[in-house]
Amino acid sequence: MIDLYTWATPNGRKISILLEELGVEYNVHAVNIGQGDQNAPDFLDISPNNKIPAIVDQDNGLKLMESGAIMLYLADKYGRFMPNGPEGRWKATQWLMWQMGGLGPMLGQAHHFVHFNPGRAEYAEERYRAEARRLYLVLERQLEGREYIIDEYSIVDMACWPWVSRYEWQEISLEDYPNVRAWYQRLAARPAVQAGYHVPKKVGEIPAG
Ligand SMILES: N[C@@H](CCC(=O)N[C@@H](CS)C(=O)NCC(=O)O)C(=O)O
Repeated sequence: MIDLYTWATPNGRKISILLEELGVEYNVHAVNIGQGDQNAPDFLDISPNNKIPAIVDQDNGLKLMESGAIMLYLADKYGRFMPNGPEGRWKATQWLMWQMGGLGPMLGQAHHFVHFNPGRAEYAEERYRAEARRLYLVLERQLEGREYIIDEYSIVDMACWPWVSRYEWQEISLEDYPNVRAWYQRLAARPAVQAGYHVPKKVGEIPAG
Protein backbone atom coordinates (compact mmCIF):
# COMPACT_ATOMS: atom_id res chain seq x y z
CA MET A 1 0.00 0.00 0.00
CA ILE A 2 1.29 3.45 -0.94
CA ASP A 3 0.83 6.50 1.29
CA LEU A 4 0.77 9.64 -0.88
CA TYR A 5 1.51 13.07 0.61
CA THR A 6 0.22 15.66 -1.78
CA TRP A 7 -1.63 18.89 -2.57
CA ALA A 8 -3.64 20.13 -5.58
CA THR A 9 -0.65 21.21 -7.68
CA PRO A 10 0.94 19.94 -10.91
CA ASN A 11 3.72 18.00 -9.14
CA GLY A 12 1.25 16.41 -6.75
CA ARG A 13 -1.19 15.49 -9.52
CA LYS A 14 1.50 13.63 -11.47
CA ILE A 15 1.58 10.98 -8.76
CA SER A 16 -2.16 10.72 -8.11
CA ILE A 17 -2.75 10.36 -11.87
CA LEU A 18 -0.14 7.57 -12.04
CA LEU A 19 -1.63 5.77 -9.02
CA GLU A 20 -5.10 6.04 -10.57
CA GLU A 21 -3.77 4.68 -13.89
CA LEU A 22 -2.12 1.80 -12.03
CA GLY A 23 -5.42 1.07 -10.34
CA VAL A 24 -3.76 0.37 -6.99
CA GLU A 25 -5.16 1.31 -3.62
CA TYR A 26 -3.44 4.24 -1.92
CA ASN A 27 -3.90 6.48 1.11
CA VAL A 28 -3.97 10.23 0.54
CA HIS A 29 -2.50 12.65 3.08
CA ALA A 30 -3.27 16.28 2.25
CA VAL A 31 -0.29 18.57 2.94
CA ASN A 32 -1.62 22.11 2.82
CA ILE A 33 1.40 24.00 1.44
CA GLY A 34 -0.52 27.28 1.71
CA GLN A 35 -0.57 26.99 5.49
CA GLY A 36 2.97 25.58 5.87
CA ASP A 37 2.22 21.89 6.52
CA GLN A 38 5.29 21.04 4.40
CA ASN A 39 7.56 22.36 7.17
CA ALA A 40 6.22 20.06 9.90
CA PRO A 41 9.04 17.88 11.34
CA ASP A 42 7.24 14.59 10.67
CA PHE A 43 6.77 15.56 7.02
CA LEU A 44 10.46 16.55 6.74
CA ASP A 45 11.33 13.01 7.78
CA ILE A 46 9.60 11.81 4.58
CA SER A 47 10.46 14.74 2.32
CA PRO A 48 13.75 16.39 3.40
CA ASN A 49 13.29 19.12 0.75
CA ASN A 50 9.97 20.08 2.42
CA LYS A 51 7.98 19.89 -0.78
CA ILE A 52 5.17 17.68 -2.03
CA PRO A 53 4.75 15.11 -3.46
CA ALA A 54 6.23 12.34 -1.34
CA ILE A 55 5.33 8.71 -0.75
CA VAL A 56 5.87 6.00 1.81
CA ASP A 57 5.62 2.45 0.50
CA GLN A 58 4.10 0.53 3.40
CA ASP A 59 5.20 -2.75 1.76
CA ASN A 60 8.89 -2.05 2.46
CA GLY A 61 9.05 1.22 4.43
CA LEU A 62 10.69 3.18 1.59
CA LYS A 63 10.21 6.97 1.82
CA LEU A 64 10.62 8.94 -1.41
CA MET A 65 10.42 12.58 -2.43
CA GLU A 66 10.86 14.18 -5.91
CA SER A 67 8.04 13.44 -8.33
CA GLY A 68 10.32 12.08 -11.09
CA ALA A 69 11.94 9.56 -8.74
CA ILE A 70 8.52 8.56 -7.37
CA MET A 71 7.20 7.98 -10.90
CA LEU A 72 10.19 5.84 -11.86
CA TYR A 73 9.80 3.86 -8.63
CA LEU A 74 6.09 3.18 -9.11
CA ALA A 75 6.51 2.31 -12.81
CA ASP A 76 9.24 -0.14 -11.81
CA LYS A 77 7.34 -1.59 -8.84
CA TYR A 78 4.20 -2.30 -10.85
CA GLY A 79 5.91 -2.95 -14.22
CA ARG A 80 3.81 -0.47 -16.20
CA PHE A 81 3.99 2.82 -18.09
CA MET A 82 7.71 2.57 -19.00
CA PRO A 83 8.82 0.96 -22.28
CA ASN A 84 10.46 -2.46 -22.01
CA GLY A 85 13.35 -2.08 -24.47
CA PRO A 86 16.50 -0.09 -23.62
CA GLU A 87 15.99 2.55 -26.33
CA GLY A 88 12.42 3.23 -25.23
CA ARG A 89 13.44 3.37 -21.57
CA TRP A 90 16.18 5.90 -22.26
CA LYS A 91 13.89 8.03 -24.43
CA ALA A 92 11.33 7.98 -21.62
CA THR A 93 14.06 8.94 -19.12
CA GLN A 94 15.22 11.74 -21.41
CA TRP A 95 11.73 13.28 -21.62
CA LEU A 96 11.10 12.77 -17.91
CA MET A 97 14.33 14.70 -17.20
CA TRP A 98 13.16 17.38 -19.64
CA GLN A 99 9.96 17.71 -17.66
CA MET A 100 11.76 17.74 -14.30
CA GLY A 101 14.53 20.14 -15.32
CA GLY A 102 12.73 22.29 -17.88
CA LEU A 103 8.98 22.21 -18.32
CA GLY A 104 8.12 22.09 -14.60
CA PRO A 105 10.59 24.62 -13.18
CA MET A 106 10.21 27.13 -16.06
CA LEU A 107 6.41 27.02 -16.07
CA GLY A 108 6.50 27.27 -12.27
CA GLN A 109 8.45 30.53 -12.61
CA ALA A 110 5.95 31.73 -15.22
CA HIS A 111 3.20 31.15 -12.67
CA HIS A 112 5.07 33.32 -10.13
CA PHE A 113 6.04 36.21 -12.37
CA VAL A 114 3.43 36.21 -15.17
CA HIS A 115 0.30 35.06 -13.33
CA PHE A 116 0.74 36.01 -9.66
CA ASN A 117 3.05 39.04 -9.76
CA PRO A 118 2.63 40.93 -13.04
CA GLY A 119 4.39 44.27 -13.13
CA ARG A 120 6.87 43.39 -10.38
CA ALA A 121 9.81 42.21 -12.54
CA GLU A 122 9.62 42.98 -16.24
CA TYR A 123 12.73 41.00 -17.18
CA ALA A 124 11.57 37.86 -15.34
CA GLU A 125 8.10 38.11 -16.86
CA GLU A 126 9.53 38.35 -20.37
CA ARG A 127 12.02 35.56 -19.76
CA TYR A 128 9.50 33.04 -18.42
CA ARG A 129 6.80 33.98 -20.92
CA ALA A 130 9.32 33.35 -23.73
CA GLU A 131 10.62 30.17 -22.12
CA ALA A 132 7.06 28.84 -21.77
CA ARG A 133 6.43 29.45 -25.48
CA ARG A 134 9.73 27.77 -26.40
CA LEU A 135 8.94 24.69 -24.29
CA TYR A 136 5.44 24.37 -25.78
CA LEU A 137 7.06 24.47 -29.22
CA VAL A 138 9.44 21.66 -28.22
CA LEU A 139 6.43 19.58 -27.11
CA GLU A 140 4.52 20.51 -30.25
CA ARG A 141 7.35 19.19 -32.45
CA GLN A 142 7.75 16.00 -30.40
CA LEU A 143 4.00 15.28 -30.70
CA GLU A 144 3.99 15.66 -34.50
CA GLY A 145 2.68 12.33 -35.82
CA ARG A 146 2.52 10.86 -32.28
CA GLU A 147 -0.38 10.30 -29.90
CA TYR A 148 1.91 10.29 -26.87
CA ILE A 149 5.25 11.89 -26.08
CA ILE A 150 7.31 8.70 -26.56
CA ASP A 151 4.99 6.71 -28.88
CA GLU A 152 3.31 4.77 -26.06
CA TYR A 153 1.36 6.17 -23.11
CA SER A 154 3.85 6.47 -20.26
CA ILE A 155 4.82 8.27 -17.07
CA VAL A 156 6.23 11.01 -19.33
CA ASP A 157 2.73 12.02 -20.45
CA MET A 158 1.51 11.92 -16.85
CA ALA A 159 4.46 14.10 -15.75
CA CYS A 160 3.92 16.78 -18.42
CA TRP A 161 0.13 16.93 -18.56
CA PRO A 162 -0.56 18.57 -15.16
CA TRP A 163 1.83 21.41 -16.05
CA VAL A 164 0.15 21.95 -19.41
CA SER A 165 -3.23 21.96 -17.64
CA ARG A 166 -2.21 25.35 -16.21
CA TYR A 167 -1.74 26.84 -19.70
CA GLU A 168 -3.93 29.84 -18.81
CA TRP A 169 -1.60 30.87 -15.95
CA GLN A 170 1.27 30.75 -18.45
CA GLU A 171 -0.62 32.96 -20.95
CA ILE A 172 -0.48 30.11 -23.46
CA SER A 173 -3.28 29.49 -25.94
CA LEU A 174 -3.36 25.82 -26.89
CA GLU A 175 -4.85 26.87 -30.25
CA ASP A 176 -1.31 27.91 -31.16
CA TYR A 177 -0.07 24.35 -30.47
CA PRO A 178 -2.52 21.96 -32.18
CA ASN A 179 -0.55 18.76 -31.48
CA VAL A 180 -0.23 19.69 -27.79
CA ARG A 181 -3.92 20.56 -27.65
CA ALA A 182 -5.01 17.21 -29.15
CA TRP A 183 -2.69 15.35 -26.75
CA TYR A 184 -3.91 17.42 -23.80
CA GLN A 185 -7.54 16.64 -24.58
CA ARG A 186 -6.74 12.95 -25.26
CA LEU A 187 -5.36 12.64 -21.72
CA ALA A 188 -8.11 14.79 -20.18
CA ALA A 189 -10.65 12.27 -21.49
CA ARG A 190 -9.06 9.42 -19.48
CA PRO A 191 -11.00 8.56 -16.30
CA ALA A 192 -7.77 8.00 -14.34
CA VAL A 193 -6.45 11.45 -15.30
CA GLN A 194 -9.74 13.01 -14.23
CA ALA A 195 -9.70 11.15 -10.91
CA GLY A 196 -6.04 11.94 -10.23
CA TYR A 197 -6.55 15.62 -11.01
CA HIS A 198 -9.01 15.97 -8.13
CA VAL A 199 -6.64 14.56 -5.44
CA PRO A 200 -6.46 15.47 -2.58
CA LYS A 201 -9.61 17.54 -3.24
CA LYS A 202 -11.54 19.16 -6.04
CA VAL A 203 -10.55 22.79 -6.51
CA GLY A 204 -12.12 23.40 -9.92
CA GLU A 205 -12.88 21.81 -13.25
CA ILE A 206 -10.16 20.53 -15.57
CA PRO A 207 -9.45 23.31 -18.10
CA ALA A 208 -10.99 22.38 -21.47
CA GLY A 209 -7.91 23.15 -23.55
N1 LIG B 1 11.28 18.89 -7.90
C1 LIG B 1 10.18 18.69 -6.99
C2 LIG B 1 9.39 19.97 -6.88
C3 LIG B 1 8.26 19.85 -5.89
C4 LIG B 1 7.55 21.16 -5.68
O1 LIG B 1 7.97 22.21 -6.19
N2 LIG B 1 6.45 21.10 -4.94
C5 LIG B 1 5.70 22.30 -4.61
C6 LIG B 1 4.24 22.14 -5.03
S1 LIG B 1 4.09 21.84 -6.78
C7 LIG B 1 5.74 22.53 -3.11
O2 LIG B 1 5.67 21.59 -2.34
N3 LIG B 1 5.85 23.78 -2.69
C8 LIG B 1 5.86 24.12 -1.31
C9 LIG B 1 6.97 25.07 -0.96
O3 LIG B 1 7.72 25.46 -1.86
O4 LIG B 1 7.09 25.43 0.21
C10 LIG B 1 9.31 17.53 -7.50
O5 LIG B 1 9.19 17.38 -8.71
O6 LIG B 1 8.76 16.78 -6.68
